[in-house]
Amino acid sequence: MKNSQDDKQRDLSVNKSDGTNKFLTTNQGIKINDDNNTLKAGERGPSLLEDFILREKITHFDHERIPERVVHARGSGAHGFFEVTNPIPELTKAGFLQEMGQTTPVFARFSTVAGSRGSTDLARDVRGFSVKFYTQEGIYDFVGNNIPVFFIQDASKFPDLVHAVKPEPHNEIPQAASAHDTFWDFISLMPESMHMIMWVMSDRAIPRSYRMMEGFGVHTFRFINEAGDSSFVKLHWKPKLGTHAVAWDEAQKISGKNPDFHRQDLWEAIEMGNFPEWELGVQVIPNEDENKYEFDLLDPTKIVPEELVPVTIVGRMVLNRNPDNFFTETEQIAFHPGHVVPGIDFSNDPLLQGRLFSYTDTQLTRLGSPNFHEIPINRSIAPTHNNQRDGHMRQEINKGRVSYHPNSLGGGCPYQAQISEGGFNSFPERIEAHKVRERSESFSDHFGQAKLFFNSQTPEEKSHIVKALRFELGKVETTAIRVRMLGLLSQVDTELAEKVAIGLGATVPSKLEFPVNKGVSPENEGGEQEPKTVEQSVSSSDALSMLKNPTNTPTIESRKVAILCSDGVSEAAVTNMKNALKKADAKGFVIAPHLGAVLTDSDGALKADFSFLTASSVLFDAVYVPHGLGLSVLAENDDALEYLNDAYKHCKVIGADGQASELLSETTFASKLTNDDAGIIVTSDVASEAFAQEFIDAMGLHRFWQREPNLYL
Ligand code: HDE
Repeated sequence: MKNSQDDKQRDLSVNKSDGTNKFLTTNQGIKINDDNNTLKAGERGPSLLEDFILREKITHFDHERIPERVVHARGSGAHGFFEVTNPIPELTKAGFLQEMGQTTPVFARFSTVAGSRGSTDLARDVRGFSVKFYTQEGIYDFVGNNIPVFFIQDASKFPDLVHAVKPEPHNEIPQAASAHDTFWDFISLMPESMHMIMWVMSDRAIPRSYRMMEGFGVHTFRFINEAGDSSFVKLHWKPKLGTHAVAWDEAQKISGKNPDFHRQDLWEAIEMGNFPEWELGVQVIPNEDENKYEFDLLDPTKIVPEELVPVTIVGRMVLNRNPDNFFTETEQIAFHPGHVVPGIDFSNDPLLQGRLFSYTDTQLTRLGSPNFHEIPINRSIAPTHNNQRDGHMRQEINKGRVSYHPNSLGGGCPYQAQISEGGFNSFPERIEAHKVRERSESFSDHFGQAKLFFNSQTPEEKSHIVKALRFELGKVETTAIRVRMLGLLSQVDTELAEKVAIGLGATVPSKLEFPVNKGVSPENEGGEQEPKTVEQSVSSSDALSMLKNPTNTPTIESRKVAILCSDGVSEAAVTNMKNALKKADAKGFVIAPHLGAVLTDSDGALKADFSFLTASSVLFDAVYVPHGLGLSVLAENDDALEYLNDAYKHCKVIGADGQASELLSETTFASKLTNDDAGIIVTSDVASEAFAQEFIDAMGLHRFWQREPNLYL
């Protein structure tokens, strides 16, 4: 049974509607003659109740909104396919991973967690990373994040975590931000969150693009092969464009200039044929190695370092089609970590186990019915037959008198599948235990991997973490919460805590104060379990650093460059840069004092893509000042000057050629410039190919963070 990439599109086509060259009708199919006026008693009289056209239109409008997702409300998605590049039948019998080149249609959705549906894309937050695989054996959902660990170890704390991070309940402030008292109050009392806190205070939480972030399954799952043997697995998505971030000041400015920045980036990349791509990798831990490590595989606040278990690539995902309709596809899609196919199973991770309940339950409120699986985007392309019946908005018309099993009147149908016929079976793990409401002693290391993460960062990345913590805790009003956090940070790294403390004008406390979880070790039963720091067998891991990440290769594919222009600009210089960028699959945009035509030095005209006012430096990856840009433009136009000042502040590449190089003296950073400033590419030549190439090579390095004052040098 081979999937085709197009299977899901074929399936969706029966629900698609297009009004081109069609009459306007009511929902009952009655052709409408006047859609602009209500039926009235006289032209100036009251409207009539019998106006079914008005009533239907207004009623439908009144009920257009559905509840947003309780978390991950803000998101964007796209269609695509998954292709096997390295079949793994020895690990799993999952049908979609069996053959080289096999493809499966997918729909992926990326999201922030805390903000509501209309909030900014650039919030400091974890990003959701969900992929629905429409396989021949039914739906498989990967429902992960762009960070490989989580804040809490047990599902029972999730409502508390979310209540703490969401806007505060008395005044609904702040939107899409963790920088407030209730979040840090909770975190400061939850030492188990410290590893995750290191990640969300790092630049992972402000990605440059959805297309430039990794995805992680977070929990340990199980693969089961045809023979019934099981292995533990961790799943990873590695982006082809590398893992990149923006600067925090930039993120905040983007939030104002274009809160749809990530949504638009994903949409435009796909429209332009720059299809986002990720590789799917697995870390495989043999069943017998379950207890081999200093961390518990069931603890979702831990990673398995790639130095201990390497990631094996098994396939790739390409997103190549935007949805036709945001609501019916991106909004109505319903993911569930419990949607698995034969060959994939769960571990006993207590966070995962709680999720297995939540995701169907939440759809009952959000989508309004247990029939949400019938919504086209959620519909399996594998046939579904069972004895479930009725409920709101049921679409399927089940024939016959039998809706129970076992039956004889229906000939026993639909019948159960043998395992050999593809029937799902759970891994028959042997469990012999007391029923307890306890936390395993093996979950008590709360700082070991937080240290590992911090130690794996470059000095620039460490500096960003300090600044993020100074910002977040600086927004906290309650002094005791800030101090409690400094205490926890000192368990990760004393220098880190001290540097954050300077920003807060506070002192790191010598003693920790927080409630502790109950342990279950025999000597500890019912007693209290102290959070620990367990020495890690790996002390530093390049895969945890975005700057050292071994999978990042320099590319500027799909990156955007602002080309600052005014009348008299050198046409040769602009054309030279635009062509060079195009060759590298990137794009240059003409930004000018006004829209319309920009007159060039060779009596030609360039079309302005944006005015200085309608775009902004923070929306581009680099800024180029071509020969011929008038000095008066920068001197008289703060908006134009801001392109350069912000680009410098956000450590982006700045290029200037010919006379334009002199314009840099107008900027606020002029006094800091030296002759060999990395990322500042200047030449007296005009329209030089070598200059354009140097500019492109520098862009491939993404950012020049060394420009910032570094707290760790
Ligand atoms: Fe979720 N989560 N979650 N979560 N989650 C939801 O389901 C929940 C957790 C994740 O694009 C909700 O349909 C509980 C971890 C993503 O539609 C809800 C717990 C991870 C998405 C829910 C967790 C995730 C959700 C809200 C702790 C990373 C968006 C709407 C026990 C591995 C999916 C919905 C999309 C969405 C519950 C923890 C990822 C309420 C109870 C850990 C990517 O069911």
